[in-house]
Amino acid sequence: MKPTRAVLAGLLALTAVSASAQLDKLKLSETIQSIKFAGDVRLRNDVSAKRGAGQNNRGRLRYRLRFGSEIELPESLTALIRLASGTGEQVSTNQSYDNLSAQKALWIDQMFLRWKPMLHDDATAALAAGRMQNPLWRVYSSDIVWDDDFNPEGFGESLEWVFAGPELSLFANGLQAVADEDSSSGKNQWYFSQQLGFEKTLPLDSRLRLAGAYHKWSDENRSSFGQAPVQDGNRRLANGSLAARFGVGEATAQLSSWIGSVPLALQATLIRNFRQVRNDNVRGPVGRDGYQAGVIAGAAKTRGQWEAAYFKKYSQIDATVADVADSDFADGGTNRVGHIAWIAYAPRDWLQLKVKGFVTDAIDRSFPTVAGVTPSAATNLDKAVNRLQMDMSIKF
Ligand SMILES: [Ca+2]
Ligand SMILES: [Ca+2]
Ligand SMILES: [Ca+2]
Repeated sequence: MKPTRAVLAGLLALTAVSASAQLDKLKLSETIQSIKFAGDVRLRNDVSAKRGAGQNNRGRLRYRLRFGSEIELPESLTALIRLASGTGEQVSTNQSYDNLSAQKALWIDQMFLRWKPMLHDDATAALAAGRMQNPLWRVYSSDIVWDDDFNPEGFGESLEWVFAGPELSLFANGLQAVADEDSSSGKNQWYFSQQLGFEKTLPLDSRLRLAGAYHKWSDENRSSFGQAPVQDGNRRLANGSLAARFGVGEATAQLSSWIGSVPLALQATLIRNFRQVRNDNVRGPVGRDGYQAGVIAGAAKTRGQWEAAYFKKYSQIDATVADVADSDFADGGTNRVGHIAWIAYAPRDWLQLKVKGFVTDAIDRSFPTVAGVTPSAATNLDKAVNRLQMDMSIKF
């Protein structure tokens, strides 16, 4: 062995010794029963082609980092903490390559406590409080109401009961969350969701899961939510608050089945804003309905697996609250119709490649100017937007 090699080997051995010594020294508080670290990174090329007055095409190279820990505490209590990249939006953790490599921020993406008491052998129940993972049952088509990145700040409850005999389970979820607090008002703005559903095992190894939900917003017309960004679609008052009222009924179903050895998921979500017409400030065309429906074939979750999907989406002006709906459908929000398709492949269990396209147009191209309602710049909807996203995602 050459002397330099011997020195290198010695150094490596020393490093290894010190690393294991460090691990020996790692002390966890006695309150921690177990701790799990997990995260994901995603590299994306995000290209938008826009037609319409004042609209520019856009190409963004972007990344997403999320890193978190699940800390198991005594008494069936867990603390869940996740930090993420982004620009502080409620609907995205994307960060564009930008500003000559100026340093980019980390945000509190999730911070909540979850209590999972043992109630019964056939039941699981969970209570959550904080800035939490959305407790409502959602599938891909649900992003017409809730962007997948949206983490409510409030209280969540979940209960699922399994009946082995009829191969049926019933579930219920609740959410009570603060939308905004302002020093100028003694009253916070809130939203409340209730969801009730079931899952039934069917012949041929198929399953049907179906749920109805109602999402009611409270004091939504009082002032803006202070949100960043304001997404396209809803009518707004001059003070930036929503013009319509919102009580959104939602029905979501997923039928999971097989074609040979290929898993197949048929999904549909229907929504109607039942309170849209009850605000006297708002006159003009009623735009309160929406749906998203489609199919996912395959599942790119483990090494060598493919998936392909197609969805049609239609969301009228005040069908739901635009600021929490999916941010990728055109520029996000409502008053939009279009097609969504993707293909994904997992070369490894922890690695996924995906190409996803959106072809969209505004539903109401002459966005209504209503007495007392001032359309903002964000409501210039005379535009078609097509978008292509190429992703490489790694989970660890
Ligand atoms: Ca999003
Ligand atoms: Ca505020
Ligand atoms: Ca407010």
